[in-house]
Amino acid sequence: MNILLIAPAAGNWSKIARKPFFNGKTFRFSMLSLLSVAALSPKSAKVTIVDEQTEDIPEGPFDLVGITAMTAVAPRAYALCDQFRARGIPVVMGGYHASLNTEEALAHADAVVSGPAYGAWEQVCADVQAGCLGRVYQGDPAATPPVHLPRHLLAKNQYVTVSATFATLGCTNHCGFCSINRFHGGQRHTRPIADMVAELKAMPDDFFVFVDDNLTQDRPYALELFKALEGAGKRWVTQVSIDTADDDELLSAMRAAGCMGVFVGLETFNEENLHAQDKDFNKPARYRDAVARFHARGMYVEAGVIVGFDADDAKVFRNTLRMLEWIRIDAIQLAILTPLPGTALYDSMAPRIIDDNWEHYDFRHAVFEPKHMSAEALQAGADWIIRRFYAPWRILRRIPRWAAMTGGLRSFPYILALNLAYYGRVRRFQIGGHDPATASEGAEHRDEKKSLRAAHS
Ligand code: B12
Ligand code: SF4
Repeated sequence: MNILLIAPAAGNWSKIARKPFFNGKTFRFSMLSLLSVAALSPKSAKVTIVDEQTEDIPEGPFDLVGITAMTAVAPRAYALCDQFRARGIPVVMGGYHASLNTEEALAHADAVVSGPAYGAWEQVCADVQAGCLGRVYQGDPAATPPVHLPRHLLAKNQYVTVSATFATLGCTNHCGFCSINRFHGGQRHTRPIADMVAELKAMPDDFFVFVDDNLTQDRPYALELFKALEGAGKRWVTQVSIDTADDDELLSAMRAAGCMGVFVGLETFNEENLHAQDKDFNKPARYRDAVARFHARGMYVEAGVIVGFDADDAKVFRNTLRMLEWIRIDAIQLAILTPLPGTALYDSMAPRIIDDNWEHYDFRHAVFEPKHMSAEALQAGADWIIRRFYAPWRILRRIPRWAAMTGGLRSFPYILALNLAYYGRVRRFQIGGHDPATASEGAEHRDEKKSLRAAHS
């Protein structure tokens, strides 16, 4: 059986790896979706994995095609489905978008695997071989994921690390804008510690990424995991929620286990926005102290920041940039609020959506009418923050300050690489923008001058 697994890429990301500079390698760190599917395929099958960021899709022949898709690449995934179906090759979609929009995906794919691949993909392969492929296959969320993934199937030298993994799946919080809770049905599952140790031992790189959504949410499990990692000589980064910073024991255990940095969803500095998204556990007044506590353990902090919430007006961009500097954040992933289909946010925003092209649901486009500004202002302001935050002079200013704060150079290469990669993205995607508040103040100022001149003449 010849199986082709595709991670589609669209727009700026398509074939980006072929560029000599700013080729997105720092952001290519997890092909776990397709590696997991590959691991579940029949032992006798020949499996090919294609990441469209790095290579073209081969001609085949193939007996079965599997396609993964986040919402932003769903249109590209659908185009590929249509092409393979036209050639009479069965095509199956899985991943976030197809699981949360199954009917839509079924208009293009022969079948959809909803939820995890475990327990479903094995059946898909058997049914294809028997010539009786069904329409919807439900994965088993409680299944134990395979320990060894066929990482050798990934293209060489195209990933910052091929050693991404996860110890937990899901998150029990229910932030309104996030797909995780709905996808995992509000459940969180943990993998056996022995499996983690076995997997990490066999990994080809010493540096890896835990792609968990909230690695420390199950505190006893996290402590046990970190204990098991102590002395293994591994270095890793992950995602946690901000309250992790309040827990000295967890922080020390993370450091001892090799944690170099964390991605934390700060989202916004406005409590009203946090409340509206059911994320009250974030306390903006504590952000600065929390960042300092990570720094004190030699870990950098990259913040997830979102603009465009209902309490945001045109001043949010300047304020956000100022606050990010004040709390001494090391890097940001700045997003435009995006109502992803299947989330609570989507349900509440449906009447205000002005763009239903899924390709624009990449957190870089304003796809809805904001409450206190125009969609154009939201777009311009978001771009402006990214460009300003990653201006070379700001990066140069951050770095020595950062090294001093973390008491050494422990995580220095990581934070430098991250800042340069984001700077590269500004250049590659030509991110410009302007501050809408300054622009409107300027316009008001000009109007004032004009009317004064008119009054004097
Ligand atoms: C790593 C990652 C990335 C990497 C991708 C790296 C790469 N390809 O090398 C980067 C940083 C580039 C990225 C970018 C983005 N990401 Co992202 N990303 C993740 C993250 C953290 C991990 C993905 C992963 O490896 N999971 C582990 C695997 C094992 O789980 P899985 O993907 O769910 O796969 C399982 C099942 O879904 C299923 N499955 C999946 N695909 C398929 C295919 C078939 C055929 C089958 C049968 C089954 C199947 O089987 C797998 C095993 O059970 C997830 C969150 C998460 N924890 O999953 C977010 C996530 C997928 N990303 C998300 C988003 C929104 C984005 C961005 C739009 C915005 C952003 N944050 O920058 C961009 C999109 C860029 C673009 N235009 O393409 C959302 C997607 C929501 C949605 N509805 O689409 C998630 C869920 C985060 C979140 N909190 O909401 N991302
Ligand atoms: S945003 Fe983070 S904390 Fe909130 S539900 Fe999603 S993964 Fe959990």
